[in-house]
Amino acid sequence: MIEHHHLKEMDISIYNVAKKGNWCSGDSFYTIRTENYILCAMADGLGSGEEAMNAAEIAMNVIKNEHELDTGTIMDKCNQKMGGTRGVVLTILKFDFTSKMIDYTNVGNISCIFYDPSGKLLRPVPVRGYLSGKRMKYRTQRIPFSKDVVFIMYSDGLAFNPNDHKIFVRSEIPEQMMTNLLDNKASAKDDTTILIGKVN
Ligand SMILES: [Mn+2]
Repeated sequence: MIEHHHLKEMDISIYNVAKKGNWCSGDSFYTIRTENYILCAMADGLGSGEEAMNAAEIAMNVIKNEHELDTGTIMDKCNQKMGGTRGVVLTILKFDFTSKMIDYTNVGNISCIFYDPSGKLLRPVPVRGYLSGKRMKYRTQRIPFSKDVVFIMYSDGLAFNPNDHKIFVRSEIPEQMMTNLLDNKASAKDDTTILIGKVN
């Protein structure tokens, strides 16, 4: 499945496929735009299949209801719902239109890379572990953004290659970046979700 959102402040393309042979993906994502911000979140339920999907969907439902809160608090609320589930890794990005800052909060291996228009890349340092319902500390990194900043967020089903970086500097729109990225990838050995955004 692939979808494109053309929002006033940002263009976003999202790709999601299940691991080969599975009917459902254990990854889940959510994006929302309000007057003041855009929030993008991605979760990967531990393992694959239905139980992984359930855990990831529980996390996304929390975010649907609580996206106005700060990203650290949202992360904590997701964690509180993870008891009795497989658990998830989760990354939340919130682009605030007024402050021009991104709040990045993460636990586990959903990767995120930002490219500024000059081609300089920034990779926030992920926190190890996963949300299991056990008490955790969260760290939020604040990253400034401006027009033409590109970012990619992806689950571990994507084998990102250092040669792929150039796609995000050369291509014009996320739709095209996604096509270029998927062009030279083999079929997924794991659930794969990729979100590419570009600030307008
Ligand atoms: Mn995975």
